[in-house]
Amino acid sequence: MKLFIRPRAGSLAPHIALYEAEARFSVDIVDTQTQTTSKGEDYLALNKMGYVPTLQLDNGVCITEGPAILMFIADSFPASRLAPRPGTVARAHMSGFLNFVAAEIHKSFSPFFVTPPLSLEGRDAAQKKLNRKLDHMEEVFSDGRAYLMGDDFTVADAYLMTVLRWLPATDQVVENWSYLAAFLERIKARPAVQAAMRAEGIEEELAA
Ligand SMILES: N[C@@H](CCC(=O)N[C@@H](CS)C(=O)NCC(=O)O)C(=O)O
Repeated sequence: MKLFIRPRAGSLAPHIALYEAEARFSVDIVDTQTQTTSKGEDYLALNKMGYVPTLQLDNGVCITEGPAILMFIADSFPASRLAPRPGTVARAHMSGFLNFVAAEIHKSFSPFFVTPPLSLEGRDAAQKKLNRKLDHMEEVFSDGRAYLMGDDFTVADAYLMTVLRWLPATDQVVENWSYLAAFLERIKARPAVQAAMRAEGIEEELAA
């Protein structure tokens, strides 16, 4: 398998999942400005939207969309227990969290990365929109659970961790949400998370 990434982007989540699964994989860094892979291939031929991540299987087939890639990794390595079994209520809850992170939180960060940057009023409105979603996640963790699904780490946690790292771009700190701050620290202690962060050159955050 080959995972197409851009360091620090949403592709960190499947990168973590592949390390958690102890999968055999390689990584290719995409230039999303020129839409080319590190080998100069046309990335749009692999992912029509030009987004990272893309997971390319050994037979050349490409899987796109972060949540689909995360579920595929979880299902391909069941022994790693990265997701509840298909057909269970727990599985539906985990899919709900994955969808919430993708559709509600990830996309609420997008306005903070546009050029030209948001006006002060626009920033304020975007913060309010994002913070409502983060407040909801904070409430989920307020019962003292370690991970979104309770005691067990799942791919939804890898995704939530990935987007929480972007909070500085919104001029906010994760410590504004005490349970989410504790979650981020807990997840950064996982060897697979540390391996993926080192591979993406963001290990300085591990010491922060
Ligand atoms: N719906 C897509 C969204 C992925 C996405 O937004 N990726 C961003 C990085 S986090 C991206 O590649 N943007 C294009 C760019 O930066 O040029 C998915 O789930 O994979």
